[in-house]
Amino acid sequence: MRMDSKLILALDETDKDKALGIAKQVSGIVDAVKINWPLILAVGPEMINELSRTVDVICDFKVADIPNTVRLIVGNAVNRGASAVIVHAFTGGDSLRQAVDTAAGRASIFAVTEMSHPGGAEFTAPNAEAMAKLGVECGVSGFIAPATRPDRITAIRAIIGDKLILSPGVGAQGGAAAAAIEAGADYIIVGRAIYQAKDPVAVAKKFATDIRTAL
Ligand code: O7M
Repeated sequence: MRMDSKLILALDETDKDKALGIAKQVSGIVDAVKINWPLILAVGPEMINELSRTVDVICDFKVADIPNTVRLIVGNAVNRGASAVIVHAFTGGDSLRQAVDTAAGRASIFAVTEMSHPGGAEFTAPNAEAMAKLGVECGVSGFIAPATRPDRITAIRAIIGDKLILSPGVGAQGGAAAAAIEAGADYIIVGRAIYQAKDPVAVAKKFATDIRTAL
């Protein structure tokens, strides 16, 4: 995955033409496009194949299952062209290791630690450090940590060394890109603030500038 602007577009737009249009417009600015169930369910899994022809695609399926099911999901996503797949860490070491083994160097596996929404403080926050430690032991490439609570990015960074941190919660959820970068994030994930903007290119460029000046 490119590490240039350090900006990742969360493409949760469910209209196929709009989604493809925005991805095309910002593909030179963002380092990757993250897609999630809204787009897959509305348009279909061939969006992975289509988008991955021109940009790195992160499949944010937040996979949370037994190892055999993890293997089937991660394998299908990677075969369609995904550069990375996001999994939940609370499923435990066997499921996490299965995700890493299935991706087998063809794609990165990122594990969720603490989630960015207020509810993320209920169950994910108290277990985030343990999940980060487990993820390191299982060989994941990096972690998801909340831009809405930059101090928690710093706490995760202290556990994971130089593994990657991708941080959502900037823009619509109230977090700031600069604060997340200063706290230790490697990439910033932005969705609605870009894909719902009148001028997605201008907004993406502004986030890229915010990130660059915070480095
Ligand atoms: O910028 P938004 O709020 O419109 O979108 C944020 C995206 O990041 C959206 O696709 C969420 O599903 C995702 N996300 C969070 O917002 N919070 C989290 O804790 C985790 C994720 C995520 O990407 O997990 C992998």
